Amino acid sequence: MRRLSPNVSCPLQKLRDIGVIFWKLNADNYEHDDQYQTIRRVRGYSYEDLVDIHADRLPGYEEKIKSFYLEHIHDDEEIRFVVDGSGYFDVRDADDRWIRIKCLKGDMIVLPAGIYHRFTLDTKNYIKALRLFTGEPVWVPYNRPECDSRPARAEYVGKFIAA
Ligand code: KMT
Ligand code: NI
Repeated sequence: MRRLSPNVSCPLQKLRDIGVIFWKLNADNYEHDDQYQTIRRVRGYSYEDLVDIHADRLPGYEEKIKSFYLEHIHDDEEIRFVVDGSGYFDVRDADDRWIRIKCLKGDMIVLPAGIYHRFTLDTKNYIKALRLFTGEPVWVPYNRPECDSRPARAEYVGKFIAA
């Protein structure tokens, strides 16, 4: 089920160029962490919940894991702050190649609306992450290639891919 991808080292600037934002934060006591609270405020993240992705605790674990790993987009940002465990976010670069981003405790990542991506656990098979959102959360994935007709995809391409 878990697959290996070429593990290419990627400069942070390359992620920035395709709209991915990344911070290293303190995951212990994050409720009282100034940096975390500032990011929430400045970026307008009003909603927050916690997902615990583990076979024994997440209802529908197998199905969810499978759908996370299908290449998809969202109409909104995907914002995750890892507070325990670890996993991989894969994003497509401007040449449609995968970039694999290992996320560990303390890593906070923002995937822009419309970016092709997928998620998988590593061999520890466990991650716990905060999910943030602006307003009422919508988690709908649109899989590739059907997602290509969505306005969010065109907007993303216009902003980050088309020169
Ligand atoms: C998603 O939408 O892909 C996820 O929630 C993945 C798990 S969060 C680390
Ligand atoms: Ni997603």
